[in-house]
Amino acid sequence: MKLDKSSMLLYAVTDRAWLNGRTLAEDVEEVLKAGATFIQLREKNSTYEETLELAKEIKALTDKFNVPFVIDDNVEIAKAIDADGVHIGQSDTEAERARQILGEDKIVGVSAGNLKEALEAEKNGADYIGIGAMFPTDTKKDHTNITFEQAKEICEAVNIPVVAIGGINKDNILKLKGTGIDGVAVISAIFAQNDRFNATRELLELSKEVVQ
Ligand code: TZP
Ligand code: MG
Repeated sequence: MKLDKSSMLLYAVTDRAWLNGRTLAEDVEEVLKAGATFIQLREKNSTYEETLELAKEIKALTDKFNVPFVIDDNVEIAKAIDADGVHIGQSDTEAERARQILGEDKIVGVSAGNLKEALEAEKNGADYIGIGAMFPTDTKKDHTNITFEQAKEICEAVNIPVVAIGGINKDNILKLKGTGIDGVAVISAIFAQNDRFNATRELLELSKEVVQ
C-alpha cells in the first residue's frame, strides 16, 4: 500500500497512557470505526516484544479497515509484521536505512521541525512529512514549534503530503485552515478522551474543513 494523501486527513497516533484498563486494540478499533484515516503505533515505554505484539494486533485491525499503519521509530518491527511503513525522526541515515530495509513500496514518514528539515526529508525519499508542534502540548516534551506561517511555507515548498501535529484539538484545529496541510495527527485529542468514537468523528469533520 503506497500513500494516498487523503489518508492523511485524520492521522491517529497511539498512546497507552490513557487506557484505563482497556486494551490498545479496543481503542484503535473504536477509532477506526469512527473514521480515522491513518494509524501510527507510538509506544515509547514498551519493550521490543510488547511493541511487536501490539503491532500485530493493530495491523489486523488496520488491514480490516484498509487504513495505512506505520510504526514509530522501529523499522525492524515494521518489517517483521509487514506494516505499511515507519515514521522516523530527522536523520538522513535513518530515512535511507528505513527505505533500504522496507523497500520502495512501503511508507517512510519523517518528522520535520522547520523548512530546511522538510526539504531534506523530501530529498531523502520521505513519502510524507509530519510538522509541529503547531500548538502547546504535554504529550511530547522535547518537541520543536512551528508557526502558521512556517507551516504554510513548508506546504508550499514540498511536493509530498504534509500532516500537522502537536496540541491539535477540536477547539484549535480550524486555526490551521490556510496552511495547506493535508491532515492532522493527534494523540490526546483522541486517546485521552472519554468518548474516543465521537472525538474522532468530530475531528474528522473539522479536518475536512481545514484541508481544501
Ligand atoms: N510530535 C510533535 S508534538 C507530538 C509529537 C509526537 C505530540 C502530539 O500529541 P498531542 O497529544 O496530539 O499533542
Ligand atoms: Mg521518533
